[in-house]
Amino acid sequence: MVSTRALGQLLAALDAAPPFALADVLSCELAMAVGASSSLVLLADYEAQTLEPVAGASASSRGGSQSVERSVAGRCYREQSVQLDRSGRRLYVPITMRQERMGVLDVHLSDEVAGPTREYLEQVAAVLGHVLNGARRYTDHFERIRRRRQLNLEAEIQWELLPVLAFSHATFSVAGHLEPAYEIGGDTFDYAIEPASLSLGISDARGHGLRAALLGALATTALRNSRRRGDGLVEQAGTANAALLAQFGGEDFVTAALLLVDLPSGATALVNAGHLPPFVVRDGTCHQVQADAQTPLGMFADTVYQPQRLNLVPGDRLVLFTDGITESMPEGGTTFGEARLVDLLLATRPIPPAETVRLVASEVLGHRAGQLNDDATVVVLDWKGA
Ligand SMILES: [Mn+2]
Repeated sequence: MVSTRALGQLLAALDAAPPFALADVLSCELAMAVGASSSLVLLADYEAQTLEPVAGASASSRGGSQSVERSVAGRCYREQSVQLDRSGRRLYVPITMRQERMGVLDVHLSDEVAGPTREYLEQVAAVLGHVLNGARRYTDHFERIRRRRQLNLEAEIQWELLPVLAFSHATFSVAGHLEPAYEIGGDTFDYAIEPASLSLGISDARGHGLRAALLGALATTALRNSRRRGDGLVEQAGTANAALLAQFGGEDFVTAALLLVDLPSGATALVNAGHLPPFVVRDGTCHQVQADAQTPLGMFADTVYQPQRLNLVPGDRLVLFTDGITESMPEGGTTFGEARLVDLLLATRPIPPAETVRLVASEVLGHRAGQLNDDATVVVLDWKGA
């Protein structure tokens, strides 16, 4: 029996379960609701390269980690579409909170999948996305499962600072990706949505290691603190500049591109504190925004940041990135470079932001044979318009 009542019961059961029992509770509920013989929750790892199983106490050892590139579950994750295997009895459903791709629900049914069952399982996956996201605040359980290896301290700091990695709204869709996911230290991005505006920023702290991660953390937190006070973009940059200068004495700095998009009109203000200007993909072309770079955050007390204007038109894709993308270089080789990035951005234009940022990061990693010499971050904003 499939009904909204069953979904309400599921939510209540998941809500009451300790995190460690979530997989078992889900299996029981799905057995009762749709006659599932077994079910498995798979969570994307930090690099979004594999899907890692959430083991239940009673779960069999069926299935281990699955490749995002080369498995049916991975295809479900990449394409964000329900996949059915040849038997017609095994279903893979994306677990996604709004646009943030968290993993895949893998369900075995005793009968061939019928329409209402499929719809119900899609609703279950939507509920699971919110439950798992909420769980981040009270347990390490699911974060541990997502780690194929240890995060270093710098990466722990950076990941704690990040917003949800992808978000979609009537007027825009945004997603970001950081590499090397397990050792990132210094790069970050942030965004926040208000009724009439979207704040979006990317930053790159000078240097590497813990000092860079602390610089990045202070910059991001100072920007947020100012933004949450209701300050505009220029004041936010000024606040972060002052906070960094007070703590690091001007010896180290953070480059940042900070944007404020007016949601009704697409009119955008950009403060460019020594960062690489974004690219805009428009009508089959890709060009870099002409934005004068001011001094990075944290260098001089008397810097007054000036906003520059840029206009987004519906259909535009805005791409923010750090120099770790374009300057990534294998030993004895050439840099990834802007030309290659432009080609890649044109080729991936039809692909949604969350998958595009993963593909760009994969290409850069591939170019560097898996070993980055600097953090590499990319953020994609699709502007749909009011
Ligand atoms: Mn860098």
